[in-house]
Amino acid sequence: MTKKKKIRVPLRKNRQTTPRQRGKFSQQVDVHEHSDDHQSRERISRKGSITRYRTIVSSAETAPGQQPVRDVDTTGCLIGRVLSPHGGTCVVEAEDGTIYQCAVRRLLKSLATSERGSIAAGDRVLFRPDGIGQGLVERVEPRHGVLTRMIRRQKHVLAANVDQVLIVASAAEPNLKPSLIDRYLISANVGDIKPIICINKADLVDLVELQPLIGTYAQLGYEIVATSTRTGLGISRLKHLLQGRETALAGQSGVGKTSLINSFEPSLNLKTLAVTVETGKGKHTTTAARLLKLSFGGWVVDTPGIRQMELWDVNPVEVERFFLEFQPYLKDCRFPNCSHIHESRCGVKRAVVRGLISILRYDSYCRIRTGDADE
Ligand SMILES: Nc1nc2c(ncn2[C@@H]2O[C@H](COP(=O)(O)OP(=O)(O)OP(=O)(O)O)[C@@H](O)[C@H]2O)c(=O)[nH]1
Ligand SMILES: [Mg+2]
Ligand SMILES: [Zn+2]
Repeated sequence: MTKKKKIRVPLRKNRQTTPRQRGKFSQQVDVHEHSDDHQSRERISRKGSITRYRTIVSSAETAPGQQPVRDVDTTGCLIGRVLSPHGGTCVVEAEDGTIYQCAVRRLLKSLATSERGSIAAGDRVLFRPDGIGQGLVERVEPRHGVLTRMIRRQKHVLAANVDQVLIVASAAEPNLKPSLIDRYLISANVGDIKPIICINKADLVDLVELQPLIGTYAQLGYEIVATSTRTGLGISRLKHLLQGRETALAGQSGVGKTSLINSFEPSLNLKTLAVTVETGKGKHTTTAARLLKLSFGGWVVDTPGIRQMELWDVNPVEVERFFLEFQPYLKDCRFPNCSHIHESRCGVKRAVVRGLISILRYDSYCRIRTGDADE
């Protein structure tokens, strides 16, 4: 017998904003995603927005931070994997490979800590088929390996149940931003996912230029690979790293995430677009996260590119903890609360001067610590 527990969950009103408010909101968005996005940007627990509660039965003790698992009658239900969530619905692949267009129980949305997080690409769900090719998601199974990001102070789950994240940057167009790589490394660390770094568009620069950066990360023990979807450089190594794994691809718009997937899975023929010539910025071509099966084994989640990366769950004073190479020198700082930025007699800064810590990483640290945006 599994342990059962009654939980009270708030049910939200169907509509929290007026169309007018939503229109206003959509003008401020900095990340282009599908059209329900501006709605979901709204705060979840706005005062007065909760109208009633409902008691649900959870099948087991719920781990802190996890959403409770509903105890549902599983008769007639199927197990499936969410390929792409879209607003209140999602495309689910059942274990036998059949595709279902599923609605999601409103109760599940209420259960989630954020509306955005109610269903994500990669989620394992229990759903009830009702009609040909259609169904209703009854339950979302507990997640492991979650890739999240913050948009306007709201946490979005981009991919669930992944083993690793491929952090994609480009050597040029858009310009290489090491601090963005470091922000992703921190979020992979927080989300307990193995990071792999990919520097794409290597054809646009002299490989020698990339060596210091590649060397820095390799020395820190990270897997890093230079690729080009134009020349094929690094693609077979990348394929090998992804084979049999579940990997979310993350990175700025225009770095070539979708192109990389196309390069080892041409049959998918996913849409890509050239970056804007004047700015070198991507056009936000991929608009929603999508779970895709690889013919050589494994899964990938293609995600929409971001313009800015905010960190969450990380206090500025904690940032140093994620820079492993700083650790031996912290004891040499004069002040115990040294920020390693403006203080004198700082062990970290001394190590940078002596070439024991890479200037590239130190610069990244300063940007992240001071909250500098990486536009
Ligand atoms: N020179 C060069 N261009 C590339 C390479 N890989 C991709 N591109 C180009 O970069 C542009 C953007 O590629 P996408 O694959 O759409 O980029 P993305 O990261 O998926 O962008 P979003 O979906 O907007 O997040 C396209 O014009 C690609 O042809 C590469 O290795 N070298
Ligand atoms: Mg894309
Ligand atoms: Zn210091």
